[in-house]
Amino acid sequence: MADFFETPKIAYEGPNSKNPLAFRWYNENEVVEGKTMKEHFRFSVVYWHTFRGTGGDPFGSATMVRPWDDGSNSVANATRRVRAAFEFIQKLGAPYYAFHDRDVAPEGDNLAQTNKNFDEVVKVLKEEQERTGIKLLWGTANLFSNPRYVHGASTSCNAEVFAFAGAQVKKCLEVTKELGGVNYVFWGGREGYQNLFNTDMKRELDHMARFMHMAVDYARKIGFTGQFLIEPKPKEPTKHQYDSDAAACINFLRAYDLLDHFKLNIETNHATLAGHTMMHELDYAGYQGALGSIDANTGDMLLGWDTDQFPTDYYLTSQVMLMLLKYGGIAPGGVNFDAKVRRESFEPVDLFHAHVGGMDAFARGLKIAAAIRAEGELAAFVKNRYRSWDTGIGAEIESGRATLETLEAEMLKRGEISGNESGRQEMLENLINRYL
Ligand code: XUL
Ligand code: CO
Repeated sequence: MADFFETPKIAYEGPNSKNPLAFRWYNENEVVEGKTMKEHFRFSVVYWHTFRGTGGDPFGSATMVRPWDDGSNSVANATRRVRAAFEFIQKLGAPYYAFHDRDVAPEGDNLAQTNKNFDEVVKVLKEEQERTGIKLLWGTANLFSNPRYVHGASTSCNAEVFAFAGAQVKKCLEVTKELGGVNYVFWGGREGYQNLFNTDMKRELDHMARFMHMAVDYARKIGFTGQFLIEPKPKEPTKHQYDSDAAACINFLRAYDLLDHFKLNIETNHATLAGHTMMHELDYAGYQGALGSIDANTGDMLLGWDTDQFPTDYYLTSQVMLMLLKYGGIAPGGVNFDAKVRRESFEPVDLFHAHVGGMDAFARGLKIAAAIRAEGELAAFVKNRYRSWDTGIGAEIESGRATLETLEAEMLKRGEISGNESGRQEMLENLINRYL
């Protein structure tokens, strides 16, 4: 195999290592709460940012140095890119990857040619999966980059566009199955609106649901058993994305009878764009039984758009891991680095620095979360905070026996509540800091 990267395989060297290209915390075989780190995270590398990101921005052109990529739209270039990608993922030691159909293979002049290109590259992907043991976490169709999707895909005002998108998803489902993908993602690229004056919202949402039902039906027909996921995001590229946050997605899924077939793929920077914390989105999806997978990244506190930076903040990763442990893990989902190196970090080795840092931040977060749980102070505080619900009037209400009449009779007897207690937010924030 040709070597596209000079960097050797990344090894675990422990917390005292000063080697920037070694793991200090991510030790894939280390067992925490009964599972290895490898099993906890199921780390995944994304094809789009890592192998298709150019570093271009609205003010300047590409900066990334990628010696294996000649910049052409040929299948030969796409094939070489696959070899480079698998060398990278293998040297990093991530067990999974994820792609959009159009990341891996170039579009042709028509759908038949595009599908043929895709098939050719899929053969190489399969070969590399078999050679390395790296697996596909999820596939997805890019239903937003091509100009035909200017008004959306399944929510387009143009029925022909819906039909084209359907054909694209059909093919992508077949490929995801062929490659043994364990999930299939819908991120609603342009499923939203810029202006309600020209938009029939009900019709668009009905169409989006119809589209997802078609995908579920076709998956069943071809025997694809992976988990379907929706990825919430509130805005960008549209002013309002229909899948705006976990609550909006779950409401959509429930309203259209899709909740049995879908879970959510929660992304940090999308959560914060929605005005939520990642912890909030994970807890909300988790308690509804809809926590499927995560796109791991972070935004910039001072910027209001999707910067997709690699996560390095232990406070964030500890919160994420507290939620993943609370809900019993993420499989068959994973921790997918939907993150890109900065435009200024244009050398191939920066891809290693970025992923090593992200994996270490998550491993450290897992250890912190596990220590918090082992000591049990936080859980005991929360349990005690709600103790009024365990007996007496609280238990009556929770069991459904209480009515407004029984509540009135009880409160007339008591006259007033006996008192409230402090929420102790600052004490608990200090407690968390003890573990960091
Ligand atoms: C866009 C985003 C996508 C999805 C896959 O913000 O996160 O890359 O993860 O379509
Ligand atoms: Co994402």
